[in-house]
Amino acid sequence: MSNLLPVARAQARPRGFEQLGLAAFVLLILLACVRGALAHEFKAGDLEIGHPWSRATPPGAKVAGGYFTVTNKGSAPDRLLSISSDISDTAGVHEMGVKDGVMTMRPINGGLEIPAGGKIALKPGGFHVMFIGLKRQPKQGEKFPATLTFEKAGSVTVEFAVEGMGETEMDDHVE
Ligand SMILES: [Cu+2]
Repeated sequence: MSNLLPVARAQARPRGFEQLGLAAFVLLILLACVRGALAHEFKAGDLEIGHPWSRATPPGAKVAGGYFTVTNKGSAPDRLLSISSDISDTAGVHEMGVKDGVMTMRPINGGLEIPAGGKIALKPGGFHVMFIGLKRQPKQGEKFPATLTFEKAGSVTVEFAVEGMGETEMDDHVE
């Protein structure tokens, strides 16, 4: 009769436990929906571009930042050489740093390396894309396309999701 034991045990489980299980299940489904809505990802060869996003700009602004992650699943390094978009006259990859106590930005010369098997993040306060000479203001909630060109993986068109003006960082969980 020992094979009946697990059944008896299951039945003895307090009812509250099952309700908790159901609540957790529903929560998981809800979270999955939110992730599906927010996360977006693009592929170019061995590279995965995660959640490109930008920020809404105030009227008259001439520049906007662009942020995303690049994961290199390949065994050779690659380089982000250039970026272009209809939203601005030009675009480039910048590095943010502090020089003589002043926050500065400077263009990356020769492209931004993405190490083999590595991941780099373009984010506020670090490497970022600068859309220069905005033709219009990006609006919160919209997406605009831009084309990233890599040395080996080639060109890929991605969509930048526009967040609110005060947004400083996307929640890591959406990746
Ligand atoms: Cu910049």
